[in-house]
Amino acid sequence: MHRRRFRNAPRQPFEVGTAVSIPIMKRQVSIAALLALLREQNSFVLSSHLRPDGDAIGSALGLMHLLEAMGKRVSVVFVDPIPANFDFLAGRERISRTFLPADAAIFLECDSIERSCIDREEFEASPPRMTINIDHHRSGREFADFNWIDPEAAAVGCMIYDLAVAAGIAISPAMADCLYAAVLTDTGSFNYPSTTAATFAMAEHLVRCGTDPHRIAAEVYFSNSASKVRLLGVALSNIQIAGPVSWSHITLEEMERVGASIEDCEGVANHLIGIEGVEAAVFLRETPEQDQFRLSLRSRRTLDVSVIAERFGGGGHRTASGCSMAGTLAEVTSRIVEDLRQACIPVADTGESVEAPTLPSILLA
Ligand SMILES: [Mn+2]
Repeated sequence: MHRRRFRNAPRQPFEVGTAVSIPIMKRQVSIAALLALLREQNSFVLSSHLRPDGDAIGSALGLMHLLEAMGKRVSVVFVDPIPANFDFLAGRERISRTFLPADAAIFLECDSIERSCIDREEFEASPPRMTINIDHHRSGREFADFNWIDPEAAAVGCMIYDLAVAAGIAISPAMADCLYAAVLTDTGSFNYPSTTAATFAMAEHLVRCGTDPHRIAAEVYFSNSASKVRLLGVALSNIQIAGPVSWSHITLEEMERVGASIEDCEGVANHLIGIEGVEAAVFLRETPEQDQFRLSLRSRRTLDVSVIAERFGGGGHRTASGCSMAGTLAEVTSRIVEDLRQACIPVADTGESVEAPTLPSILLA
């Protein structure tokens, strides 16, 4: 069955040339081993997850610039639209929606080939000789022939930076912009717990390589469409709070009313966790499929929402995860708020302030 190859079924290990000493069965590779692998291939196709964010786009374009500096042929495939606030990144115009044949396919911050939404037939018509997975999600899986998963990395963009340094490639201003945009967005502007001295050291180096933090911030954060800001207004007016849990939603009708797109919903969840005393938050977006919602979960450091997202077939990071859920708005809200409330109880026991909320009766009906 073709399908099995896309699932996690192990493929025949790729035969690596004897000149390079890479253990054939090793599925997690080191930077040095990965570099050796990259040097052996001539062409690459890069992709990331659907509904791409700053790290997906920045790390893919950053890696494109790096591989090109190494003399390789590179194409980048994103099936979903690229949010307009990343249009300024050099190489953005090179992004294709169709899969192009190459020696190696590299998936960045993406937990499966399926999640890249690359067309199965296009992929199988000219399969790459190897697949490589570069990820930093706690829920990252070793689905590829070669996997480099580092949950400690603040962004996949940071891993590409490490790769560039290890390769001894000079970081061009274009590459610096892409990697800076990746780390800026994935650390919540250097605010998330993943931010360390190394993150700032890398940012400092990228600025010395030619990126302009003010320009990047102006493009990424201060170039919102009016519809995105209006949508945020609606979402903020829908906020409910019970003890340490806050939640909000957007219906299709509300999205239509303000002329918002799915991409306009990006980042709304971050506002819900920015409320004093709130330990966990969820933003629910109605999808075009009937009774289906997309959930964005957020937490403070004390609570791991990736565990809850995984329960519903999703995943992500400790403080930012996502999943989909079926049911009416009331049903889905009730289920996820209850789960978050339960997850907050240990926090309440060890922390000083929070207590389990009483759910609004409408949700319990
Ligand atoms: Mn990321």
